[in-house]
Amino acid sequence: MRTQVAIIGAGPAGLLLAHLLARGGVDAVVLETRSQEYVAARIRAGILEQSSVDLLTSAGLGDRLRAEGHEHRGIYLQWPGERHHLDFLDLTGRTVWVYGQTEVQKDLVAAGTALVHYEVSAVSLHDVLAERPSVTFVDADGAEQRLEADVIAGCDGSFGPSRGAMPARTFERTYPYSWLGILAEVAPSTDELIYAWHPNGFALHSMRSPTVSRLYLQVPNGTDPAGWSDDRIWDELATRLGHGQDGWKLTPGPVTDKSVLPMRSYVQTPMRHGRLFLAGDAAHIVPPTGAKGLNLAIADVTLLSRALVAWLKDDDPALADGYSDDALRRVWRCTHFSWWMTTMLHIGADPFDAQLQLSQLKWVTTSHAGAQGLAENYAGLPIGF
Ligand code: RFL
Ligand code: PHB
Repeated sequence: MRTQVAIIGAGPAGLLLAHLLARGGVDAVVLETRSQEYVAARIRAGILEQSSVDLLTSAGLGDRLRAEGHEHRGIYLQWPGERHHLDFLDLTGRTVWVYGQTEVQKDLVAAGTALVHYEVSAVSLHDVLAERPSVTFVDADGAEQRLEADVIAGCDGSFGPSRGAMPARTFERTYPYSWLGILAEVAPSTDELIYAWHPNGFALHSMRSPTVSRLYLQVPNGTDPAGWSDDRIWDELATRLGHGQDGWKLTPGPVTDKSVLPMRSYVQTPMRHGRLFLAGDAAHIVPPTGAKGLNLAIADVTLLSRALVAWLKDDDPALADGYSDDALRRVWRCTHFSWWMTTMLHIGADPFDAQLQLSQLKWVTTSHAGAQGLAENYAGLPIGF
């Protein structure tokens, strides 16, 4: 088999890259170890920043997003006794949208622009420094295949083989806590997301639709979700989110999904080695507190698709040569923002830290400069920043 761009991984990075390349007149083939149904059902991110919405819209993927997604002006930040609204639209002229990663994934599949081989195995990269790199794999019928390409795009997440094919430097941070996340069949108890600091630990009230809520609790690393009954989760969420505070109520409902998510960060640099380019979680992971993971993947492949179209169609390698530096500028900005939100809101062992966090929260919610800094990062800088 031969194509121009061999894409490894059919998550949002891989499928969106294939879609953008097809629109630019460049052929791609996507290889994915999982089934289409499995990839479509994974519950992950839920917030799209303004530039992601604009990009998806300009790529012809915005119709359902704009009809069924929900635009939010901002978020609430709170600690016991106080809740403050940060209005991103007033502060920056930009907004965010609630639209699940599952929905973005469905829209990409429905667009039908990507040629995807699902349920492949033994994916291996070859000759990434040569003119003609290739990927070998075993297809869903058990046949050994070789896919030759001009370029390989590693969009295979943090556990895929692409990272290992790069002699890159990795910067890492593991956080000493995890999130217990639930999906619940109940109308959200809030109009916009609530990020709550509490002595028991951080809590987040998010949502997917007018009838589906998504909520998180900070828990110790190694927590077994089986140790958390639905009642215990709702009780703890009520405490941390301030049920009863100024008449606000948290309405519990049936829990349809429960999982524990470790919090870590890494950045692999550079994001290019010869004819191998990394994008999305294959190159970087951020803790979810800043809602950046999916948005960074979208920003990466926007830059990468432009670079590959210019190189492979118009024979201009300048954008491809600049890709790693261009992408990493935003990656480090989002890595810092995610670290900052995480360390401001999660409870650690040191009471001194807790006082610093409260001071920081008071500053961010009362100073225009503080609020604007958070808003600018959360609502997202323009792609290419
Ligand atoms: P993905 O979505 O992980 O897709 C990578 C794809 O590569 C496939 N793959 C392979 N394919 C071929 N050959 C191989 N050898 C392969 N190995 C792996 C995988 O099956 C998969 O389909 O990465 P991508 O496209 O870069 O997209 C990034 C986003 O998915 C990610 O940043 C966010 O979802 C992060 N994230 C969350 N972000 C939030 O803002 N809020 C959340 O609540 C949230 N929850 C999450 C998350 C990430 C998670 N992961 C990656 C562990 C929950 C989880 C569990
Ligand atoms: C989510 O809805 O899953 C979500 C929202 C905001 C975050 C993290 C996760 O910061």
